[in-house]
Amino acid sequence: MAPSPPHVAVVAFPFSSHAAVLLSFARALAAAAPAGTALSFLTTADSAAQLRKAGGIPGNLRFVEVADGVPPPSSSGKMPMLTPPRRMELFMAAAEAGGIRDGLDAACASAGGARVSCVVGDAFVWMAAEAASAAGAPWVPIWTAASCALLAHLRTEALRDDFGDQAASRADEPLTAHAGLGGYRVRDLPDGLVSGDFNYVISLLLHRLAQRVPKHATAVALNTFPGLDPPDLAAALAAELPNCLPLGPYHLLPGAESAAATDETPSDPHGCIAWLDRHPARSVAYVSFGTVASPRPDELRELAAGLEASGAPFLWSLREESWPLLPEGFMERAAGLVVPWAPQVGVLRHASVGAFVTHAGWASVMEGVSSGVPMACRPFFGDQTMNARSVASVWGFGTAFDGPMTRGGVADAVSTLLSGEEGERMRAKAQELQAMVGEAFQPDGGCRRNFDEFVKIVCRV
Ligand code: U2F
Repeated sequence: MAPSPPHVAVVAFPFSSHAAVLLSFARALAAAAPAGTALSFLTTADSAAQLRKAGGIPGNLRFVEVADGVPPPSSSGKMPMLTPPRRMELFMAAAEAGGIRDGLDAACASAGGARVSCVVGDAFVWMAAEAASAAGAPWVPIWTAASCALLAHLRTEALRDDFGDQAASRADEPLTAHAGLGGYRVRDLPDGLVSGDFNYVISLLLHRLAQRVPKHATAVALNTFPGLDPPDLAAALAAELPNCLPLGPYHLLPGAESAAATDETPSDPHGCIAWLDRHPARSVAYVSFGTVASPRPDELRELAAGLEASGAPFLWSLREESWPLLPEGFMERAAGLVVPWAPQVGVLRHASVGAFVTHAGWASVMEGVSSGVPMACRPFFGDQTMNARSVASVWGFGTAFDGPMTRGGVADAVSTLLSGEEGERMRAKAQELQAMVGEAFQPDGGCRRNFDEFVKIVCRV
């Protein structure tokens, strides 16, 4: 009897940009998988609704809802008010209490009883390892952030033993005693690793995943390309995870980008690309801090004043609730366009964009690198401090603010990147890396070969 076709469950972490990244990865998988492969995309009802709204859902992918852990509305019908971290806690608790296992059962039922042959998913949802093993399927996690952050999390115990309660007094010390991490300082480590709240939901989640990935993962997808990470870091990571496959930036995988723009969900509803078309090459600074980070009101005003002072045209993706915080008359005076959302990948590819002011979220860094745009990083939390250090010091294609942005600091950073000599050097470095990305995604390039290998592992029945 011929073996049944693969049934791959893709488990998303339904917060910030994580689920959208996983869906774009799943699109690439759907395009590359053998005919007949079924894909079940496990996420919460809210996250599925958002992803559906954006469109670009492959025909062979079906959504399967998993519990969000949110308590039902009270008898008066009032929904509980929950902060994002609390929502994450509830989701993680529900996932650990059987939410992912139930999701795999539901996936099997909705695929006409076809058993799940492999569980792929955001590494953040570490309980998928146990659920996969109970279903007799391999677990193949996808790491969405940088390799340096993954290596640091894998070394949590050694780093905590080394720094104990001295992280603050040794903040500037380089991590030279920790193979592969010598380019970073104690202060660059993600919050909750050697300092901060070890019990914060994200700190706990990262600690737990770091304990499971080396033991349970059949392979691990890395959001990097061969040659980006310094050799000692790549070697240290490969020693911890011999089965890791660098195949990012994920948005460049064939089939990953959505071609789903419709009248209902246009890809550029605020006319960013048309606005950029009216500007000369490399003249515009693009500003965005991703899906979670938000400067405090006073810092936001400093940033606005700095952009104005730089005299450069700018495109600023800023959530609408922050618009009232902008200085009086800013929108009318400024040589910029402020929008609630920009098609960032297309914006960074546009010839008129010459600088990127970013929070250094990993997807943003990779999107900037693959477009050869130098950046000024203002990290806010988590891995962003390590990413900013990588940009400014390990690779040298940008600058990093050492704390909150000031008017002068922003004006200097933007002018340096757009027209300074140092900016030229940074752009050259960014373009060198951009060329490496191009190579890696050639049909016989490293990322394409690693992705072929990934598909083979995942679609084995
Ligand atoms: C978390 O990251 P964020 O979601 O805050 O930031 P990114 O990883 O940079 O991802 C933002 C994505 O949203 C897109 C942009 C990126 O793909 O292109 N985007 C857009 O299309 N238009 C806009 O106007 C604004 C954003 C976390 F906060 C980070 O610390 C982690 O590094 C990251 C990955 O784990 O997840």
